[in-house]
Order: sequence, then structure tokens, then C-alpha cells
Amino acid sequence: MRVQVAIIGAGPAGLMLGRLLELAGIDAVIIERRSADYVLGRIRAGVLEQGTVDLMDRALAGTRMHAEGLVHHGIELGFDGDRHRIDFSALVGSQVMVYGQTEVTRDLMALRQAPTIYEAEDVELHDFDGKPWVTYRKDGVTHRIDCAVIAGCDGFHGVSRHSVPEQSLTTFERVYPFGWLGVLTDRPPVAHELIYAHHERGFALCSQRSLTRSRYYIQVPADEQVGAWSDARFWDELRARLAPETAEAMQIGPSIEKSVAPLRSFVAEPLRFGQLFLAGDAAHIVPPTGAKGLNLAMSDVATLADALIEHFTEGSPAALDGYSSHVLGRIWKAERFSWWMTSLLHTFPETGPFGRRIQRAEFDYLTGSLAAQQSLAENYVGLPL
Ligand code: RFL
Ligand code: PHB
Repeated sequence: MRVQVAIIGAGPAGLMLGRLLELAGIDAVIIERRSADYVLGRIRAGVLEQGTVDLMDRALAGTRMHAEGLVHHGIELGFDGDRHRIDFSALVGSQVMVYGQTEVTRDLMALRQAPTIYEAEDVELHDFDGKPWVTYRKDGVTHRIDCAVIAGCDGFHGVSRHSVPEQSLTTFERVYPFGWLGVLTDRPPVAHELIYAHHERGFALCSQRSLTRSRYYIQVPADEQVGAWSDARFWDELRARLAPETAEAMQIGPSIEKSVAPLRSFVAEPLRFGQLFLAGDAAHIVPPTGAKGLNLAMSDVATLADALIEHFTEGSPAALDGYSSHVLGRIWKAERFSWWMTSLLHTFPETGPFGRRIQRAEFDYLTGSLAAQQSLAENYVGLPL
């Protein structure tokens, strides 16, 4: 097979890139290691920035999102039971959309006409400094795809970044000593908006997927086993970290999904190696506290799609040449914001009582300063593309 673009990975980044290229008449195949059902079964992000909403519309994929997604005009921050609302609309005149990553993925999958090869084993990238090609094995047979460009959209553990010689890549990383234990339940959310809470027992987040489905998270040690957490233990711990009136109002139910996600900050530089381009979690990871991972993946592929369209339709390499430095500027701002939200809201045993006093001062400064709230709001709703 010969195509213009071989996309590795059918997560939101790969599917959105595939869709934007398809609409522009550029020939692209997606090669994915897992089955479509497996990809749809992963419960991940829940908050879309306006830029991501706009991109879904550009991809002509926004109909169900606008019908079923929930527009949120703010979030609540909690600190040891004290509560403060950040009003995005009043502070920066923008908002976010609560619509699950699973639904974004489902909508993009449903629209796709061009081939996606699921359950492709042993995907390998060849010759991306010259004339690139990709091989994979399916049902015991090895296949070859020749292409002009490879887009590595295969997440943090994917093969694309790992195919780059170590000396060509600089990586920056912080691994946090904790993770998030998440529970999904078919009960109405405890509040209309998301609640991010700092407590001396650890961070807690009350999120949602719809008016009848809630998503809750608590900070746990990085090596925590899900099996150690019965539903009852989870609900008790979550409620202990929230303001009493919130804990009391919470409707609890059986969990329909429960998992631990590690927290990490990571950036690889650069994002172009010959004809290979990295985008999304393959290029960077943020801790989920700022709700930036999916949105950053989407802004990478929006830029990459435009650059590829310019390359293939006008023969101009300028935008592709600028891709890496262009997106890295935005990536580092999202890294900074996610690190800052994480630092404010989690407990860090190693920083001791001094660290907690600094966190309290940061919270008090934030709740007393419109400028500080505006900065939070501006970053949370998403910096311009
Ligand atoms: P993905 O989603 O990891 O998709 C990569 C795809 O590549 C496939 N793959 C391979 N295919 C072929 N060959 C190989 N060798 C391959 N190796 C891997 C994988 O099977 C997969 O299908 O990366 P992508 O597309 O870059 O998307 C990134 C987002 O998934 C991620 O950033 C977000 O989920 C992060 N995130 C959040 N982001 C937000 O913007 N808002 C949020 O509210 C938010 N909440 C979260 C999150 C991530 C979480 N976890 C579990 C890490 C909450 C959590 C708990
Ligand atoms: C989620 O609903 O999964 C979610 C929401 C906000 C975050 C992280 C995760 O910051």
C-alpha cells in the first residue's frame, strides 16, 4: 500500500488528524495496536477547551457534542473545606465543555471513511530520514505501507518516539510520587460544576460525564493497587476530603470503572525527525489536574494538519519546518499550568508544614486577587491556538 500519510495510533490525536486530512483530500491510513472496542473502553479525559470544541466543528464531528455536552462557566476550588468559585465567563469571557474523550473518539471513528487497521502487531517505522515506510503484522502476515510522512500519534508508550535515536532527542520529565484513583458511577454529579479540592488527606476531584454519570478522583500513592479500594472505602475517603455540605449532598453508587493513573510531566524535543512528526501524548504528558492532555493533543494535530495540507496542496515546506517550535511554545505553557495546579492542590509529604503554609497562602492569594483568578481562568479555558 502507498499513502501520503501513515498515522500511528487511533487515539483522539490520530483520529482527529485522520479526519482533518480526509476532509482536505489527503490520503492517510491509521495503524492501531488495539481493537476499536479496547480504544473506546478507556475512560480518560472529560473537559474540552473551546479550541477543541471548534476543532470538532471544523471536523464536522460536533453534532452530538453540542446536543449532549454540558457547557460549564466555572469551577469550584476547595481548600481544607473552604470553597471558592472561579467564574470563567465573568473573568475571561469563555467556558469549557464537559464531553468525554470516549465520546470524542466514538464520533471521530464513526465518520472515518479511509482505512484504520486495528490490532496491528509489531508496528515498526523505517527510513523516516529518507523515504519512510511502516511495517506491521496482522493475522500472522507482515504488511508494508510506503508513505511521504509518518505522524506518530501513538501515546506515551508508543513505538514512534522510541524509534528515534536517543542522541537526537532531549526529554524533560517529572514523575510525581502519587497517582489518581478514579471511579465512574451512574449517579448524578454532586454539583453542577467541577470541584477541585485540596485537603490534608490528599487531593480530590468531583467531575462528571453527564447529568446522570459522575467521575470522581482521589490522590493516592503512586504504587497503590486498585484491589485495595472497595467502593465503600473510596466513597468514605472522597467525602472526608470535601466540604461537609458537599460530602452530605453526594449520591454514591456502585462503580462501573475504577483505575489508578500515575501522574507525570514529560516533554520531548524536538517533535520532527526527517519525515516523522510526533503529536499528542507521544510528544508530551501533563498531570491531569489542569485538564490539558486531550486538548493539547488536539491543538498539536490542528497545527500538524494545516502544515501537511500546505505541504501536499501547495508544495510549501515552511509550515512543516515550523511545526516543532510552533507547538512546543504552547506545550510548555500547558506544562507550566498543569504543574502549577498540581502543586497547589496535592499534598507533598516531603515539603512538610512549610509547603502546606505556602499552598494555603497561594489559595488565599488566589481567592483574594482577581488578577490571579483571571490567570487561572485564562489557562484553564485554553490559551489561543
Ligand atoms: P492516546 O489516547 O494514548 O492514543 C494513542 C493510541 O496509540 C495506540 N498505540 C499504538 N498503535 C500502534 N502501534 C503501537 N506501537 C502503539 N502504541 C500505542 C494506543 O493503543 C492508542 O489508541 O494518545 P493521544 O491520541 O495523544 O491522546 C491523548 C489523551 O488520551 C490524553 O492526553 C488525555 O486522556 C489526558 N487526560 C485529560 N486530558 C484533558 O484534556 N482533559 C481531561 O480532563 C483529562 N483527564 C486524562 C484525564 C488522562 C487520564 N489518564 C488515564 C492518564 C484523566 C485521566 C485519568
Ligand atoms: C475527568 O472528568 O476525567 C477530568 C476532569 C478534569 C480534570 C481531569 C479529569 O482536570
